[in-house]
Amino acid sequence: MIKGGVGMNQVEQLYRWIKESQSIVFLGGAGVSTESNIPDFRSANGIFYQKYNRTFQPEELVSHTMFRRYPKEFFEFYQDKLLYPHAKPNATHEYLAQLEKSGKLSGVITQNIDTLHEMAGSQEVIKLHGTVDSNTCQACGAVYHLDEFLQKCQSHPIPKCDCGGMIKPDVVLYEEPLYPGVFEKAIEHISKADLLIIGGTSLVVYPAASLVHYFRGKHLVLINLTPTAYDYQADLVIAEKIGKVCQQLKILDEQRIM
Ligand code: CNA
Repeated sequence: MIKGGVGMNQVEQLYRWIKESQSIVFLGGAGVSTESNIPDFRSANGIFYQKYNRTFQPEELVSHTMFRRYPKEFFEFYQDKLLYPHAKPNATHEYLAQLEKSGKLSGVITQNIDTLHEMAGSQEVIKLHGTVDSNTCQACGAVYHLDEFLQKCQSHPIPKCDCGGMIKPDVVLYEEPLYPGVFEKAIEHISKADLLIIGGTSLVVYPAASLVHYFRGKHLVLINLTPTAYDYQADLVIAEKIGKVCQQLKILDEQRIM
């Protein structure tokens, strides 16, 4: 038993289930990256509650309609609030990458568009809402990586391809469907898992939140600072910062080795 940790009895319970499990899946959201200083949408200081623009609300600015009708405002918001090219992985990203390496975790399913899981070394990352790392010309299909996209943004407020077409980030905006096959892959992972850990997500965005219904395994664990509509289905709810929980799990691992 570690003294002074956050909710250690709960973390110890989770630790025991991790040790017993053969196929763990992690389903996460923006709360996984807040400890890397990327704001989420729905926390009190999240992007949706920040005063942004008198004409458009942040919710509207991440929609397909906005991208089509008001691209200048869309790209201004996107660059200002959704791109964090200097962010670094935190304890959660690192712990999950390690868990995959140890053979316990079959994959990370994320709603995040940042690339911090990949940067931490995770291999199987199912990105439900796409990635900021890739951007496609709507006219010719040319693909631009983030650094090239940022260069294009510097020369024009609406990034343009060499062919003159508009470049769209490969992220799923509100009103848009998910990329083909991604949801099916997530279901495949979750339906085979014996432990599902969900963290840092308000579970209000669909279809991502509906993935919970495909879990048939032994234990469902929710780690989120605020309550979610799925808390009642969970075997364990930990209302703590997920990075702190992962640090405690790492300490428990190290103590066991020594
Ligand atoms: P959300 O609706 O903003 O919910 C985040 C949840 O995480 C909230 O319930 C918070 O209480 C909780 N939370 C915040 N910090 C922590 C923490 N350190 N530990 C534990 N819990 C925490 O975000 P969702 O992911 O649920 O919503 C889906 C949207 C948000 C997706 O479409 C994402 O693309 C989008 N988003 C992504 C990023 C990113 O890529 N990092 C950033 C902001 C928004």
